[in-house]
Formats: sequence, C-alpha cells, structure tokens
Amino acid sequence: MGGSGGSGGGSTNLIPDGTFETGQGQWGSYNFTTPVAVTNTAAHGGTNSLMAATAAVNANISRSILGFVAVGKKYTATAYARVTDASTALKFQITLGCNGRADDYPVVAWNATPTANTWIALTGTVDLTVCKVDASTTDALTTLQKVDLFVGKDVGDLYVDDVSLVLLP
Ligand SMILES: [Ca+2]
Repeated sequence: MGGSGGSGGGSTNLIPDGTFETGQGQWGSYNFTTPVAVTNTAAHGGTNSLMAATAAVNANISRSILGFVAVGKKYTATAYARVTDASTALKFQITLGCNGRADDYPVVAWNATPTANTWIALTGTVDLTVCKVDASTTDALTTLQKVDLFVGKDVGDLYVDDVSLVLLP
C-alpha cells in the first residue's frame, strides 16, 4: 500500500491534508463572511473539520489538486460536508483550466436538497480525459493549467471533512 492512508482496497488517497486533524493544510475559501479555519465543533472523522461561516453566492472551500493529478486520468473524489442551511444546493465541483481555455466548473456531485446539521457524503468522478470547448462539445484534454477541488454552498455555514482523491484504474 501507499504511505498516505488509502480508504480501502489498497487505493491511495492522493490528498495529503483532507482530515484536518493536524491543521488546515493548503485549503482556502472564497466568499464567506468568516473564512475557513479548523474547528472542533463538528467532525466527520477524528475531532476536527474545516468550517467557513455565512456563505454568499458561489462561496466555496477549495484546494488545488493540480500537483496530484495527471492528464488523461480519472479519479474518484469524496468529501463529507455539513451545512446549517438546507435552502440551496450543496455542490462538489472542480475548477478546471485546460487546453488553454477559460475555467470551467465540472460537477463531481450535486445535492440539490441537503439536510441541515448532519454529515453528507459527496462522491463522484473527476474526469481529466476531456476539456470543454463549448456547451455541447469537448475535445481530448492535453494540457492542465488549473485543477481546484471545491465544496460550495450559497447560504449558511459549511463544514468539510475527510476529503479523498483516488486514481481510477
Ligand atoms: Ca477530521
């Protein structure tokens, strides 16, 4: 097995700082009144998670995964999130800059009706085999400028814990 604690089946988690038990790592946030920080008020695993308070539209907690991924591969991404407001979608996406084009925001997982104040599993595929050309067309992804993994919410407070990224065979 790899050295960073895969989540099962011998699969290595490529995210080195997704449990928040020893700090915030390289995670940041956008468009919250109170930016992201480690908290022990709620945790999915261990005793700590990340929390950012009072989201505005397109608020998110994110981390670059550019250094962990490769052109032409697919990955399973998983995160656990907790929200204090159920009125807007809980979003798990990447900010993807590829083939020299403007950023796009492919959806990894989308929960349109999140339940407040409970941990919600988000899991889906990060697909780095194709790059969006326009609304109806993609081409083969050949160059990566940017890949940020993010959990987003437009209203309320947002917690994130236990983030993993595993290469698909
Ligand atoms: Ca934790």
